[in-house]
Amino acid sequence: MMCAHVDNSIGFEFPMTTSDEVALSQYMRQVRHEVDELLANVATYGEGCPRVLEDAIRHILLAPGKRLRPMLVLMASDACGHRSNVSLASACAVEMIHTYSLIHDDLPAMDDDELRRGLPTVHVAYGEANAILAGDALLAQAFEVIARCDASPEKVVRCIRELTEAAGPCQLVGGQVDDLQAENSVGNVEQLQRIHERKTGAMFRVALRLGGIAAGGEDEQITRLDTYGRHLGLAFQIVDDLLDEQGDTEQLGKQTGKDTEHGKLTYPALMGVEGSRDLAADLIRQACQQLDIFGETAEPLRQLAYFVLERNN
Ligand code: GRG
Repeated sequence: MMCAHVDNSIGFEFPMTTSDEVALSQYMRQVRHEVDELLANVATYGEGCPRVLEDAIRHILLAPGKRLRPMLVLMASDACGHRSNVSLASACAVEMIHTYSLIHDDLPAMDDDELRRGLPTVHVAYGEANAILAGDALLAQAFEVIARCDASPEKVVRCIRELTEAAGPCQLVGGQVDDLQAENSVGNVEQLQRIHERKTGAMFRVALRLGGIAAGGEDEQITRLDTYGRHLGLAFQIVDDLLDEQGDTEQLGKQTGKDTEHGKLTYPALMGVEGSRDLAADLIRQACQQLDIFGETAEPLRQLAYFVLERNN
């Protein structure tokens, strides 16, 4: 089998066979297609929704994001051997919550960004009030998408509870508050990890957990998926910090150098570029170890882990 060494802009090298790459990219395209179709559908509103709100939502929701979190939901269901209607609904719901968090994070009161997914941010294109409201609408609608699933009430309630927890004050929102408060402060790696486990990691973990729950996975499988998500989320964040420092604005579809501009605590600032790369690679190895119990069905999750490490956008 041919082996291609992927060498990206931040310098990771991992062996990935060309046939692995083809299979992963086909699988990712297929998942993206399914998720995009459902997102376009759920973001088509009837009477009552002002045109400007619908436009603002569709502007960012249907823009070319990587769709990593919905992929994780579907790959987790596949790893457990069964994709259900709750899997697809959960995939859309996590992407809607992630998108709301991006809209709000880009606001002048937070990161004040002008470019996202290669497009003007929502507040730049539609005004600040509409951006706040588009985020609010996506957050609410995410839960509606799951609540409308034709599945057992127990499963639906469990998914909604897990998602509210992950998006709530002790996870996503709490992590964001601490991240903003840590700007221009002297911190350490433990503090940084605690911020990112909530700000970035919680949504990765819940995506995997929902995929497992939707598939009717066993507790041990869901725990393994959760731990895989914890390691993957941190590695993703480290790569994000490296890309902010060394990546390319056009390729990323968002401005680079923002972390330094905002005096953010980052992994490269605390551990150096080499130390950060080593830690990210180590986390990916640990993530993949969690998948041992699944065998072949978890192959896409293994490959996605290396994709996260090697990504350049
Ligand atoms: C506003 C409650 C609230 C939370 C904001 C998402 C977030 C939390 C902040 C975004 C800023 C940032 C750089 C976070 C770290 C990593 C991250 C979540 C990057 C964006 O995710 P990608 O790269 O984006 O998966 P796409 O556009 O591909 O979906």
